[in-house]
Amino acid sequence: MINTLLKRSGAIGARAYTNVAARDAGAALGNWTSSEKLRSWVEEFVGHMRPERVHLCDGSESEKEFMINGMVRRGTLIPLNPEKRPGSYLARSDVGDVARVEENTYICCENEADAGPTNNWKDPAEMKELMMGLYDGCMEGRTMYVVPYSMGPVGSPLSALGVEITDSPYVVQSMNIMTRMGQAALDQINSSEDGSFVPGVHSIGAPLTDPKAEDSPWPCNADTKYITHYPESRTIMSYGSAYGGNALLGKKCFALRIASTMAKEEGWLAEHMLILGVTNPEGVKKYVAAAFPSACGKTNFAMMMPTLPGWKVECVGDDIAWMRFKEDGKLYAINPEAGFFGVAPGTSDATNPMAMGCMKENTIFTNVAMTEDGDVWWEGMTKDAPSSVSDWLRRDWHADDSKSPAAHPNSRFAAPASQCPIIDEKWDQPEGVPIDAIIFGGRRSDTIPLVYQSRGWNHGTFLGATMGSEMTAAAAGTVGKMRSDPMAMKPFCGYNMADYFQHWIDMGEKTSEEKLPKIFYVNWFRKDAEGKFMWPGFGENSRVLKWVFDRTESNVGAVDTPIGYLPDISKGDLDLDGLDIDSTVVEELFAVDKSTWKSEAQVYRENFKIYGDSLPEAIQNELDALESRLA
Ligand code: OXD
Ligand code: MN
Repeated sequence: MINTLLKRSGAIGARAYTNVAARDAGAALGNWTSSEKLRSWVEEFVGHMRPERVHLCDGSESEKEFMINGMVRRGTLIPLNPEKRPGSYLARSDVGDVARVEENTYICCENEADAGPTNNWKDPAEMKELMMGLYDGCMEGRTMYVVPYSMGPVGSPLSALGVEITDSPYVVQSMNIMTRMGQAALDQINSSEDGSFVPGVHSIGAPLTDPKAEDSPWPCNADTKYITHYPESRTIMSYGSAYGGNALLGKKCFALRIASTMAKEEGWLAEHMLILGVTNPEGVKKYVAAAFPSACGKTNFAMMMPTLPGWKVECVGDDIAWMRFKEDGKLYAINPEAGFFGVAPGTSDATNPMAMGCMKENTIFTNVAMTEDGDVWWEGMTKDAPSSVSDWLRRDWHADDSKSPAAHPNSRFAAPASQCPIIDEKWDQPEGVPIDAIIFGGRRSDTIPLVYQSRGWNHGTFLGATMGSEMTAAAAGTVGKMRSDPMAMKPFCGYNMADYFQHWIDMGEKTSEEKLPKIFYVNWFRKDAEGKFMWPGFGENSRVLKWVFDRTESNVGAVDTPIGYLPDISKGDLDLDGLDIDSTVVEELFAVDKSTWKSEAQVYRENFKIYGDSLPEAIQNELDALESRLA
């Protein structure tokens, strides 16, 4: 077979990817890395997974071209019309592989109690044995890609390194967008004293045992999927899925589940938060981090176009924040990612023109519809649907007799962060940005006001701990069902959630009260009796952001209520200038009804029961205090 004899490379001096027959992998690895840990780890899995070829990634343009061409040939990627979407492609997944699979996601630590009541737990040795059984020969007939990457700016003290082994070229090129992938990250691993990196093993679980059989455009394992994490050895093993957070191991698996355990041990925070910079008309700039459950408009908020004159928002990140206190006592954040993996449906020039700007080129779309002229479309992208498109299931779809959406509700775009028209000038800086405010929020059609401020750090931690949201399509499950999602971390905290609350309480003791970020809670999703949203949202959320901004310096008033500080509407604390909204609606948006809140507190009490005695005293005290203020 001529193919196995061929050594392909990008051929630009020493900086070149290597693609060799598996039997030559040992020698190629010796040239590629000086890290003994990396070499022996890859060799072990080459032997066990038995790929036909091994490709050591360098993240170069020539590698990208080589891999994209291969995926186009196999039908995994469809090139979009270069006049409309240059450098962009459409992937359509298998029907059984469309979202994160939380029920198959495990935290495997020695003691079950350390995983806590919100995670699936398995003994690490048992789970590794199961995974190694699944990995046995799982890459036959395929290429194993070895992908070095940095989460965060390469070399930043706030960043961390990872290497993913995968047999999905779609995953590699998505990692190329979503992380700093390639030679620079490998150089860091090679030059670090202990060669330290987080190893992540991934396989789609679809060996090509019959070389004559046709490959599927989206190979995956229809029956078996496992996403497993081993916090004690800081490793990840994933099998069966090629979709998003199941397979791009830098994102949820590393930057949240493993990083949250690293952060607990090392005294920092790894959070499911966007980061934005906001500048007022006087030119004063502050940075805000905000946690919302999946598909609750985080990308929209991170790239908001303020309707308030003179206000400006710039984007640092839309999904994850790593934060540490520095010597000046302030909390600094980086976005560990390098791209946006946003939900497409609902994104439009009206709702998020900046996201639309990000994805003008060099974007990989997954599970959206394709128009007749070779561009993409999804529900909500334009006022009127095109008369016919090819839907995410590759079928003809006609707007006038459509029974199902043309784009999957969890269809996505993966676009480089640097393409965001309002990317913050500091987004890529190793020192990170100072955070003045933290916002929590959920999708709640009732009870929770548009915005309120916590009474301090511990009360703010309590607000995060009590977060709940109506479920969306980002994870497999029942859309619309209410679930408790503390700090939007329920699917992503790599250890016992009660210990995570305690970690937050402890973090609040690392600096003085005035240097701690102020904590707020927002709810854009309150509905009226007819089920219509009461607040216009999107750019109008700048009114809320303005109040938050001014509260961080006590430049605006608030009224003290049993649940926290709210803008005093009668005194004009919330800038509603020029907004066409009924005063009764505004009153309703800020109503704090004691009996409703007593029931709400009761729900918190119920939700906390799963933590038993491990619920931190400080959190229990906050609940008791809320109830006594409501009495
Ligand atoms: C995401 C998620 O993809 O939270 O960001 O599901
Ligand atoms: Mn997310």
